[in-house]
Amino acid sequence: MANLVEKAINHKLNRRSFLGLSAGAVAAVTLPGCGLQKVDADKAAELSQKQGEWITAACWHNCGGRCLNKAYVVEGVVIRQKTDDTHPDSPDFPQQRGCARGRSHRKMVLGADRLKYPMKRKNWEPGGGNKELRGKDEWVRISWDEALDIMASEIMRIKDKYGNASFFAPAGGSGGGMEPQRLLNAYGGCTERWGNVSWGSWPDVYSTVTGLPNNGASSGNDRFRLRDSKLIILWGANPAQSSQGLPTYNYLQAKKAGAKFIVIDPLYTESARTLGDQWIPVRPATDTTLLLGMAHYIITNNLLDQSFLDNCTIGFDADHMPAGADPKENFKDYVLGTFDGTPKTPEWASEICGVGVDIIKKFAHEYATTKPAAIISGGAPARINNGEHLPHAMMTLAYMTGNIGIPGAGVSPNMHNSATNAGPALVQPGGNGIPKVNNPIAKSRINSGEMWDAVLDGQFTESKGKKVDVNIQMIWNWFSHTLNQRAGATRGIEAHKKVEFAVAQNLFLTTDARYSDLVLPVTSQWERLGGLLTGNREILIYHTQVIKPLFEAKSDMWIVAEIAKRLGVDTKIVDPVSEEQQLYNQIAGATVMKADGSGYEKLVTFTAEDIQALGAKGAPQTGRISYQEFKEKGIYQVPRSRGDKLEFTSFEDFLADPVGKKLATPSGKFEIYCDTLSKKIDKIGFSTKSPIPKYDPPREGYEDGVKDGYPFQIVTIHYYRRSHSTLDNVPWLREAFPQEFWMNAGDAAKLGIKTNDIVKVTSRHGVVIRPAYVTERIMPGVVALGEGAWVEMDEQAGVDKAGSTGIINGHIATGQGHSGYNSCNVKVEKYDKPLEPDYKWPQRIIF
Ligand SMILES: Nc1nc2c(c(=O)[nH]1)N[C@H]1C(S)=C(S)[C@@H](COP(=O)(O)OP(=O)(O)OC[C@H]3O[C@@H](n4cnc5c(=O)[nH]c(N)nc54)[C@H](O)[C@@H]3O)O[C@H]1N2
Ligand SMILES: Nc1nc2c(c(=O)[nH]1)N[C@H]1C(S)=C(S)[C@@H](COP(=O)(O)OP(=O)(O)OC[C@H]3O[C@@H](n4cnc5c(=O)[nH]c(N)nc54)[C@H](O)[C@@H]3O)O[C@H]1N2
Ligand code: SF4
Ligand SMILES: [Mo]
Repeated sequence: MANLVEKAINHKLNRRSFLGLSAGAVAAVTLPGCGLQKVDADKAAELSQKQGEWITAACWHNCGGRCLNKAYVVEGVVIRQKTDDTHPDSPDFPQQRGCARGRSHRKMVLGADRLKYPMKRKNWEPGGGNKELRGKDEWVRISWDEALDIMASEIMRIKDKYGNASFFAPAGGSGGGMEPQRLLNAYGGCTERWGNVSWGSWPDVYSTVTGLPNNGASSGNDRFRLRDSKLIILWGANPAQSSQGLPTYNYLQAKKAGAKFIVIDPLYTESARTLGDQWIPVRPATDTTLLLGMAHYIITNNLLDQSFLDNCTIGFDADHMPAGADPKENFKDYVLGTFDGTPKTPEWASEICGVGVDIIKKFAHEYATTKPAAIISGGAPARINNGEHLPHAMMTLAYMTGNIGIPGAGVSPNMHNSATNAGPALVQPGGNGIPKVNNPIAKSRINSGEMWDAVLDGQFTESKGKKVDVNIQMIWNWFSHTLNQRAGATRGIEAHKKVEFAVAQNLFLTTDARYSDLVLPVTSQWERLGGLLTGNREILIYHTQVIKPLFEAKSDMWIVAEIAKRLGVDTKIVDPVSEEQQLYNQIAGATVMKADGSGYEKLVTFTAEDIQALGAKGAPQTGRISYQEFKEKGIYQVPRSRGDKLEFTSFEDFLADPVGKKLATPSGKFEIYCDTLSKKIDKIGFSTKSPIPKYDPPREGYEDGVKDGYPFQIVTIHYYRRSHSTLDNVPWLREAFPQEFWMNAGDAAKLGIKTNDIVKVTSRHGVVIRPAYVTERIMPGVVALGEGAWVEMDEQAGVDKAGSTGIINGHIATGQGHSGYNSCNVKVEKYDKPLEPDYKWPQRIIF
């Protein structure tokens, strides 16, 4: 290992001098064809005086925003970046400006640690060889031919010996293309991963309770209607960090228009600091008790909107239950404790959630007496084990007060790039024309919470009470960072060491790649032909190629097509549509909402010459803007103004006519008693849920921590420095946003911990070390760590030095199969060895 590190440092120096890159200097470069050109400081200075071209550069990650970013390219060299200046900025027609991550993109795309060549593990042999060496073996550079031959021969060998179900394709999460899975599907199928790793328990609850076929992401109000709100509750939502781009600016317009903001979060976040009129810290994974305590106050103080409940919901009280349901199982009697003897009073709630009784009462009163009020949640509070009660209780509170379906009101998880701008897309791309290849063994699918156990123990849950044997022998990692970004990474590393063949297809030596046998370098979007990116509902971005492919990197499609040839699979199935045609299909098929809101029309005008220049086939068409204008600007932004026909509030139609415009639920109403949901959860077989929202302490929640001697609850937040794990390797960003461990000042004092002391954090599942950030900005008993750091195991000490939350979080299958990262308990102690800041660590440069 020491040898490897030394080698990496030398290579880093070599490459730096080769490129003439000094800190802060301009960067690289391609020559026609391939490879790099030498750019020293003098050459860089010379180039920066020359005329170049601004090219729209993709910022393509699952970052929670979407902005316009451009790269200035002179003679093939990227000189600098900028963001949106296509029109003057104003609150009503804002620019789409990038964040620190987007503005550092060239440091990632042109990073010295890009994978340059295919590599195999030195001691690899067919069947794995010494598998224990995974993660610490040396890397050997190989040709593409050898890499592709190894891929094909191992795939054939494993299929022959174990069958198709032994291929595991765990992508998803941020996942873009599904190329490797197309190939495996065409070759007889593979075992897939399933389960929402992102939105917690929102998706199934939102869709089942409301009958809308979505996870609630685009529900609530658009940015203009938010200005109608009198009260906005950011419930476990931190847009300033996790919805970068416009959302915080849009919230500021609502604040200017008079909205009060209350923030419910164990952390005093940047959003609380920027927007909040009040901060209510709450223990993680206990929000349901706070909601129930509020419900108790609202019921007992006669603040209910009874006519809304009667007309628009089912299951609130014994008189409004669905046919066949036990009348005692109604929500009101549960809250009042009529049958179980436990009234869910603010006092009861306070004991569990840690919010003062008077604060709960005042908050409940304010919410119930303010209209319109909007509850806007992040995914975070629902990212807990057996977490289905939380969204259900949150929605029920809005129904009890009638705070939904009127401009400025609502309840939904409105985070990510639809935050502050709910509603159907106003501009959208066409399809790329690639047909799906079905998986012939689609039933072989393992939940994220069980996948590493399944690899290690050979079994997974197909449905309640039904375990199925599986013998995974190949893991193919691509376009997600599964080993790093799912819970249970310690088990994941063991699983990677167990199988006969592990491969990673990425831009960097990520955690997945490090524990693989074979690593295949892929091109970034800056090196590909171009494509469209969606973001908030008003924009469509058209990014184009910035540089030629670096070193020997190839596109995912090229890689699988080459493997297909060797496997005897028809490449037309795997790679059926040329890149040029895909791009054309998306642009020609792009549509934009008409100004009167009556439907969509074509966005782009194409002439026969445009189509020919693109290298595609198609007929000329007329749209709102010319192809040339779209390409030059790189963006189309729908013109908007207050009062236009494109404003949006969820459930307005239903509210106007609850009888005529029924919801698509069995009752046609919002279901406070939702049997469909309980049955669905029950059938999956991981946990159970009563038809009404109740408090069911989550596994590894507050109570389990107290019981089992883990005094702290950890929240794993989405962090400024990166988009999940993406961009975590950029030293600029590492330096600007240290991967620090948040701890309350009182708690830290008791343990003798000060800011920058190195602490050891131990959960039931793994151990990490990190520098402490001691602050009053987090409530006592709670600690926090940003998710996404790249696992960096100190094998001897048995600790992860990077502070990867995948190591801390448990591998637990739960609820609808979602991931419950915010229910987790830890112990904290001072660590006795120093730790260098991670921006000074050697980059993972092998060649
Ligand atoms: N910078 C950055 N932004 C991102 C991403 C990224 O990786 N980096 N990823 C994007 C993606 S894919 C997603 S899904 C979204 C996620 O977006 P969110 O889920 O909104 O983001 P989080 O940072 O996980 O959590 C938001 C807030 O919830 C709080 N919180 C955590 N647990 C609880 C709880 O139990 N109760 C309450 N009341 N609050 C709690 C946290 O302290 C945090 O301040 O972010 C997107 N945006
Ligand atoms: N503890 C904890 N864990 C979490 C969360 C949390 O809150 N707490 N949040 C979860 C959430 S919300 C999400 S959405 C997931 C995200 O989980 P993932 O999707 O697994 O994470 P990313 O870091 O986005 O991984 C994307 C990977 O694809 C690679 N990549 C980019 N472009 C290409 C390409 O063109 N081809 C190929 N082959 N590779 C490419 C990138 O380099 C990167 O390694 O993480 C989840 N993990
Ligand atoms: S918010 Fe996302 S799209 Fe916008 S600049 Fe940042 S990383 Fe790029
Ligand atoms: Mo996500």
